[in-house]
Amino acid sequence: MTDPTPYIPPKVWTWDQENGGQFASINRPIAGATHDKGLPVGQHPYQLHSLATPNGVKVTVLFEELLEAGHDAEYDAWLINIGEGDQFGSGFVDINPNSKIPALLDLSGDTPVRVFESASILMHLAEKFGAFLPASGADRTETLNWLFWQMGSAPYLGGGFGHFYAYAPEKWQYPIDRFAMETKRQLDVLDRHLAENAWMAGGAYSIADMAIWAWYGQLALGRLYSAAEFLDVASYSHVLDWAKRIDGRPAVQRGRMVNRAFGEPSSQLRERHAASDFRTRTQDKLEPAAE
Ligand SMILES: N[C@@H](CCC(=O)N[C@@H](CS)C(=O)NCC(=O)O)C(=O)O
Repeated sequence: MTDPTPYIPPKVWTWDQENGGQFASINRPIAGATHDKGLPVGQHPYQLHSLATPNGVKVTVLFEELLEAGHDAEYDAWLINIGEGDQFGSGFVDINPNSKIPALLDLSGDTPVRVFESASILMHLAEKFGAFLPASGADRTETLNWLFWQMGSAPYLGGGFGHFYAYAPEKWQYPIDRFAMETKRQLDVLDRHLAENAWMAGGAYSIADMAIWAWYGQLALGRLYSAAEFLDVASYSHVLDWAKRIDGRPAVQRGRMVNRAFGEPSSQLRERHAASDFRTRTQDKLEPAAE
């Protein structure tokens, strides 16, 4: 169907602050901080500032997997509420000039190192601990192939399909068709690969699985955009089997809870500073429902 009032772009685009989309209040065409706000610093070498969106979950899953495997990867995870504009605070912009979660401050060496972009954080930690990324050779390259596939592909799923299917002020067929088609093509890429391989790369669970699972695994499990039926995710059976296998890992279950500020209160560990927080500091324990 054609839009009854077709949009004719003006000569020069201007910022319409009232465009009505779900994220209209936080999206802006200007980079940089909007307000002065330092970041808190905890006692561990790794300071993560994030939220449990798929991009955030990749990193908390890796931290929990490293701890589960016995590495000394203790971390403080602080909540960045992107709906309230925390990503535009001066302290956050200092560690990520792109104002997007996740961002990490690594205090484990002589000088603090800032790390932004989720794949950069995954690589940084995997290399530091020598885990979940082969050190060299063809398996390393294949792991990075799939890690960067995820980084290049997910904006079509999230910023494209998810935005127009779930968040735009109205449903428009053209963008939904375009991005549903691309998302299904991507699911088919994964399904064909996982029909022949247990894991994304190198015959072992890696940061490529973590990154892809956070988006496409959770999509297959029906957790993103209420779109499981619309995209017929059940038909990608190899993706679904792989997604369930990863979902069953204790570290993944913990990683999903960290910096989560939505959903069941018992699933929300808004800040994480110690392994015991999963037992004692979930939102149902901090704010028991009024009787
Ligand atoms: N390529 C970035 C994308 C990060 C990203 O898009 N983060 C979103 C949440 S999933 C965000 O912080 N959005 C806040 C905003 O756009 O203002 C990465 O992988 O780290």
